[in-house]
Amino acid sequence: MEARADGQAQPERHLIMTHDTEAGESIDGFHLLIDALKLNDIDTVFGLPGIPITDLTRMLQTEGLRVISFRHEQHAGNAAAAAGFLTQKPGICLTVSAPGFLNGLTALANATTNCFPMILISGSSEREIVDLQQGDYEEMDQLAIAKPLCKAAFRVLHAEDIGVGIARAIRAALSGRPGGVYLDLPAKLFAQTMDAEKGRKSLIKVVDPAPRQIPAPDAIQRALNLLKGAKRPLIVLGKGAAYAQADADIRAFVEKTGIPYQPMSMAKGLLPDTHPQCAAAARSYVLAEADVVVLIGARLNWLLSHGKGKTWGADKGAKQFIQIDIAPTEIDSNVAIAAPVIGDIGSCVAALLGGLGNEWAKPPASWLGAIAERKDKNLTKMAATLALRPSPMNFQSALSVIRDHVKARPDAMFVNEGANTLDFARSIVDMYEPRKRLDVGTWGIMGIGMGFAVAAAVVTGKPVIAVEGDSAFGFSGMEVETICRYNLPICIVVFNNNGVYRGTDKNSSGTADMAPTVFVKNARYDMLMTAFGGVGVHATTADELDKAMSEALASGRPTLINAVIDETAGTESGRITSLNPQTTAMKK
Ligand code: ADP
Ligand code: TZD
Repeated sequence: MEARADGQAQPERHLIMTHDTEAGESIDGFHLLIDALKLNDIDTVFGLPGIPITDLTRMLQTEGLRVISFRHEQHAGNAAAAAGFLTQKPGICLTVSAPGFLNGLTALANATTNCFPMILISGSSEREIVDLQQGDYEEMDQLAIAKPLCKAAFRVLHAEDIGVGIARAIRAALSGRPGGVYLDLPAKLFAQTMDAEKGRKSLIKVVDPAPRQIPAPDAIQRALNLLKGAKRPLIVLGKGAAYAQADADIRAFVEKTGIPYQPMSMAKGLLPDTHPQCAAAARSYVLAEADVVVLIGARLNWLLSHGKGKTWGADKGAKQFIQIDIAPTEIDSNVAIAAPVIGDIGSCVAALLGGLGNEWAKPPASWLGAIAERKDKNLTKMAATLALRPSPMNFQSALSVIRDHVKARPDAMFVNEGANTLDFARSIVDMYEPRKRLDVGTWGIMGIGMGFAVAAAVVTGKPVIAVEGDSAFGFSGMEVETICRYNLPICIVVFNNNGVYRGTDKNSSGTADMAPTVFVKNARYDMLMTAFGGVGVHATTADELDKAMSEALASGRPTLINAVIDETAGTESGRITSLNPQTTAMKK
């Protein structure tokens, strides 16, 4: 590394000089942008080329960054979001203007909703033409459109501001509650040149982009006092806790207090799901019965029934919450929070741990015993179901095979989307290590599958198992070409039950069309993979699925297993049927 005049480190490579003039060397916007990214340790960009960023993608590659080029921007954006979640560095997605930008926008909004740090960088048309609405190629006021859908949105008009633009985008994505940031770069910016030395000095290496936020001592004390008096305490771990990478302290806090915990979907594996204190197999019981609940990086949104109602035992007396979160405005968003603890999870959990002292009493044996009893009962019941080998396969029998493979390869990444496929996998497939599970998250969004799988493979270098409903897979299925092109060790298992939720709905109108939820019967998704040189397997039994997964995980070759599932097996909307207006109305 060479030193800069201001003492900051400079990237290894010298700035590319585009011109040698009498006044000295100059540098263009393309290279200022690349150098700004490199200076901030960004080594991978997910995107899709076209005007005005095709050259940028080439130059990024030439300059040593990894460019993962997708078939649709939404999946490049989802990859960037997943990379951000896994690494605590903002994932970068690069798109063309208007339509490319809009394709990336869903991923940006989803990242923001899920608190994943990412930066969507889109080329755009010239301001003069956009602002007068004169009809430029792919004209759109992208900045205005992006603003309400992300944490922050910036535009850079001058080459000398590229350093500031990148620095602001990184800070906005990572600091406080992480989220999505939009950076608008008009085409003209890339070709602008400036004096190379001035350009070099204009770049900023962001120092401490996600500053620790230390919780107030009285907030810690309030939380500990409340916890001390609890008779039936419960910890809920959310994906904020997984993101925070405070794994050792979280585990120590759970184990030292002896409090049972409930992992949210993407927090599974933070402690192994097989941990004796894991209460996942007694979820309904613990949510309803707990008297003090410690939320660590989990919001009381719909996924936790808003912290109220029957799920939370509203009929069983008062429940009190301790909530650890970096966002103060999250507190009281659904129900009163008795003890808010505001700060980053690492600092908050460390402070709580420090305050436990040596004589912390474990929860009453009656509470732990009651949970253990329910867990045993439910796990025994589940084991009996998983042992069955029906023909055709159902969700449980197929997932029992996948469960064993995940157990054998706890370091493998696991991606999951669908309705029944998601709900069953969440409860059947145990996770053993932190940040191994990526799924539909806060929105329950379909289409994250292949983008997340690509990011998981690229970022971690580990094998990836992607378990996909057939409808869910369809949203990003074309990215199997991307997976084959980069030869990624991804094993996709499509749960093919001939439709959305299931394949048996009938069109009652008398017309020839299929019902809206029904797909082509007996489709061969495996052939999509063979079309691009990957391995395709048609699996009709648990043994065939098992064999195909073993081979995929051993070889690391891109593989798609078309797992034939009983088309009558699924429930409409999986476990959230009650959110359908019709179903809800009928119940009333
Ligand atoms: P889940 O869906 O798993 O329940 P949510 O996405 O609802 O989790 O909640 C994650 C929460 O974690 C958000 O409220 C977010 O502000 C918080 N969060 C994310 N990162 C951190 C961090 N490093 N420190 C503290 N809170 C965090
Ligand atoms: N579009 C988007 C972007 N997200 C959604 N969540 C939906 C539509 C609605 N939806 C669900 O909530 S699950 C699902 C859809 C279309 C697919 C369920 O069918 P599947 O899974 O084949 O993927 P199962 O396992 O057969 O239920």
